[in-house]
Amino acid sequence: MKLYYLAGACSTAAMISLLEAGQKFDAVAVDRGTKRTADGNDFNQINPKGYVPALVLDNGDKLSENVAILTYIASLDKSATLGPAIGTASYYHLLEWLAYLNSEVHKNFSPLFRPNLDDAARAIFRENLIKRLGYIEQQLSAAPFLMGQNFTVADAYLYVALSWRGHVGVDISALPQLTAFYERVRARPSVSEAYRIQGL
Ligand SMILES: N[C@@H](CCC(=O)N[C@@H](CS)C(=O)NCC(=O)O)C(=O)O
Repeated sequence: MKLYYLAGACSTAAMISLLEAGQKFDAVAVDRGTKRTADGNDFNQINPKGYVPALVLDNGDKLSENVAILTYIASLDKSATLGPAIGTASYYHLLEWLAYLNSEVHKNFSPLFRPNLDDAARAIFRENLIKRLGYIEQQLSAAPFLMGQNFTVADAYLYVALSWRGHVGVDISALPQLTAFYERVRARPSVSEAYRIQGL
């Protein structure tokens, strides 16, 4: 498998998950400006949407979108802890988390990286995020991870989104469960390894 990534971007969640699942993969960096890949290709030919993550499977099939890629990686995990079995009730709760993280968390962070965003719009996205993260704060008071006792691909995604907070002025110091969650996940060897691979 080949995982195309931008250093520090949401593709880090797929990388952490592949490492957690013990999967072999090549990590291929994409240049944000030119969209050239480190192995000399045009990334737009690999994912015409132009964004990471993209996962090219050993049979040549290509997957994009965090939700699809993370559920796929969870399905590869032989220990079956990265995500519940497809079709079980828990599986739909995993999808519920991934959808929330994708549309309500990730996509409220994304505009904050735009230098030309005006202050009023910036305040709205920060306010949305604090509300959305507040819901997660409540959920984490019952268990260490989003799905309960086991670290899943949803936790990898939440961790990566939280890792952006300092760059865009989102303060979670009033959210102790989330702060502890961040430190708990940061301590996982897969996270250090993902940063090492990305040169971070
Ligand atoms: N809907 C996509 C969004 C992915 C996305 O926002 N990727 C960002 C990095 S976090 C990206 O590649 N941005 C570069 C660009 O848009 O040029 C998904 O969930 O996979």
